[in-house]
Amino acid sequence: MISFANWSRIRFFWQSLGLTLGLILCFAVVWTPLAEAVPISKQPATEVKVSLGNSAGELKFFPNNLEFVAGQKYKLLLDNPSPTKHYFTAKDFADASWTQKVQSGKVEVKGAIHELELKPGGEAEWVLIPMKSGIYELHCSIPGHTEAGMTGQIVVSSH
Ligand SMILES: [Cu+2]
Repeated sequence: MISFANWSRIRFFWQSLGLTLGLILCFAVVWTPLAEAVPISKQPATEVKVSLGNSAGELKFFPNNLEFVAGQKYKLLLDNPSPTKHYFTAKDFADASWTQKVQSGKVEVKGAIHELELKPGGEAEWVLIPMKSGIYELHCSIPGHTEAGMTGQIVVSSH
């Protein structure tokens, strides 16, 4: 015969089991989407190509009007096809962006960046997420280049 004490022990066992399974299910439901979320460093980036000058030696950015959407990831592909060195200077834009990395050759630089200098034939990839909408200025800080028209505009829209 099963005594009353045994019954309550059996009931307690099943109640505990039910509670445990319930908790496991809850955690599974909550954690699964988090576990499957792609880390920001692995998210795909939209490529945007900008040339600093051209082979004819014109002092311009090509293109000189860049458009981004805040919160989206971009890979800014910079190159310098011209015979002289140039700067990609966009301090306020850089301050308003989160930089994942700047890569050139076999070197990756992580952390905040404000300005890039590209020597003739130089190439660099700047992976970033513009965080704040606004209109930012871009220029080349080599003496005389801004004055000659080596400027640009970066527009970051909210969506
Ligand atoms: Cu320049």
